[in-house]
Amino acid sequence: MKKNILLITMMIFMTCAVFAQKNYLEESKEAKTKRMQWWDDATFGMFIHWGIYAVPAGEYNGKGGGAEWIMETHKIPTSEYEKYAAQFNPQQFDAKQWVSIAKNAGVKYIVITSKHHDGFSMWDSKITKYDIMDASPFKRDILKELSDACKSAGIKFALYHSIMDWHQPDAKSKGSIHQNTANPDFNKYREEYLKPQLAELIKKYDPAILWFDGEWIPEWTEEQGKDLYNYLRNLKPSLIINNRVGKGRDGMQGVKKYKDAAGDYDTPEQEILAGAGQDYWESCMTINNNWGFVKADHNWKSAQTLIDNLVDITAKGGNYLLNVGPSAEGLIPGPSVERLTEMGDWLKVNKEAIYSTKGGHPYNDGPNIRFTQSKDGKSTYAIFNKAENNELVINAVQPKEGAKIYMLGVQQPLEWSKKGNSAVIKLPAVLPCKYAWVIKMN
Ligand code: H79
Repeated sequence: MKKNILLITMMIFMTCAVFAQKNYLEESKEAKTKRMQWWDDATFGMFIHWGIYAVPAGEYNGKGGGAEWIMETHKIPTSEYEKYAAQFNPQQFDAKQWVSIAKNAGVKYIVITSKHHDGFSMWDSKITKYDIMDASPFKRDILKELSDACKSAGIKFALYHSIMDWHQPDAKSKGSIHQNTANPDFNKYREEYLKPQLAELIKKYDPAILWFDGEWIPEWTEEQGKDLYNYLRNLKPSLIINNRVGKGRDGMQGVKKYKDAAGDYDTPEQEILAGAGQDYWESCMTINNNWGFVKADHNWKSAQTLIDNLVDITAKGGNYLLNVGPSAEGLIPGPSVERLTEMGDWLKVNKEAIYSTKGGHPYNDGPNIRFTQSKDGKSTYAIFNKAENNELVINAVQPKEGAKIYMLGVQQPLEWSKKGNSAVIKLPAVLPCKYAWVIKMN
């Protein structure tokens, strides 16, 4: 009898161990620091918005407006919008070429849209026919091609996934323009569509990050966000998940509204935090005006602006996720490639001041100087984009008497002197790069 009880107890215990779901919301600070390490060191990522919205390319019935939001902007009925899937045939898509553009730019991770708000799945999903393999003539596993190319190039591969879905009947908000079913069952969408699709993505493509969006719909709750967070981390413990998995985001600035909000990092969109961030954070931004490809959008940011943004974000302790919107032919727009190349050229000289650094203390000295620090705190980098009379005057940080001061990309140490509370550094006659320069102080 005693033996039986022992046996039963053991069996219950073992069953529990097999089915136990770990609660990753209670992860220790040390464990999170370790998990976030590569992300924190990466600093610079590439966002890719690509889907069947690249076919209309920002124009519907002769009218401009909308990119990846075009279905909503022009109130396009589902049956009309679905026709773009049949026209999506990006013959010039070359994963290796995209990844080589990313590599040359100096990005360390890529986040590509597996599904945007329009609901079209960019991989061969087993639970829908509304995907690239079943509904489009381009019968290739683009996510696999990209994740393989990333692996070869030493770049982390990650996925953007929209919670909001304008195509899946059960996901539609009541009263929304896309509603075409009397009683949408959001829980059904969540349990039988969203979660199984994400499980597929993790299994097939092993993403390093899941980058959620479209969490603001009224059906989605913080509780569901926490549930999803735990579900995904149990599938892949090392996974990193942005804060849009839950409801913790406070407007476009994207920082946490409350402390225990689900998600590993904050996501300001189209803006940079005004000062040093308190938590892990990443600014996502476009190179022109739009995320998805828009043929009439020629409003490209200059290489100067992009490099200034990278420097500003790094000094404030964040990551920069810079977007490209490839065309329906499968090409990253030329003006994007040119600018990314300039960023890569700049980073080749100045990478030491960007990757694997901490934000500066202080992070700035006036509008034209930013500071970063090596992780061990032994080196401070002053990154500046403007100087007069061939000298740089620094007030906010004081190098020690007799310290050696260098410019990255220049061999000889620089002459410098103290004037009152300022350090005056003589700049070399020939500068090693364009746009911004780095002074290294030990
Ligand atoms: O994928 C790109 C865009 O399509 C998507 N996010 C980037 C990365 C995007 N969706 N919406 N927007 C951008 C702007 C939406 C703003 C709002 Fe809101 C949603 C206003 C009200 C609801 C942000 C979230 C501010 C409050 C909640």
